[in-house]
Amino acid sequence: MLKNLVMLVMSLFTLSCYAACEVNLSSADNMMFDKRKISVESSCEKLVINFEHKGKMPVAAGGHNVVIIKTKDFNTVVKKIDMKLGADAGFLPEMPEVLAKSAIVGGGGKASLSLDMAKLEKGGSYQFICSFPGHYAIMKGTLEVI
Ligand SMILES: [Cu+2]
Repeated sequence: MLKNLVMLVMSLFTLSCYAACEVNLSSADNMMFDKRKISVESSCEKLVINFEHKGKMPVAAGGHNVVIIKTKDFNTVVKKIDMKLGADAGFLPEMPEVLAKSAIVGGGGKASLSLDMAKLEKGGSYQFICSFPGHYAIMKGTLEVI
């Protein structure tokens, strides 16, 4: 009886940890993420975001990615977005303000990113954005570490 209870509590704990450390995120051609806010527990070893582009636009015309930055670095990062840097680079140069970056995918594509939680502080203010030129204006959300 007690053993069953312990097993139940342990499986619930595993389930809740899994939910908090790994998040599914998507967008279509409307340039909006389906979530405005992602919460991750500070006890996670890493944050995994599984992104899916549910639209039809090809990468070159309307690709999407997921980039994690500190909220205070938003302007610094988006100023560096440049079509000339190419989709493979996420239209961004290598810069320390970019904490994590997924590949850019076109309609029907999927991409994941993994971020070492040591890079995030509990209670810190973070954002996830798409760095396809122009998308960041509306394609962004808040990431909180709880
Ligand atoms: Cu986008």
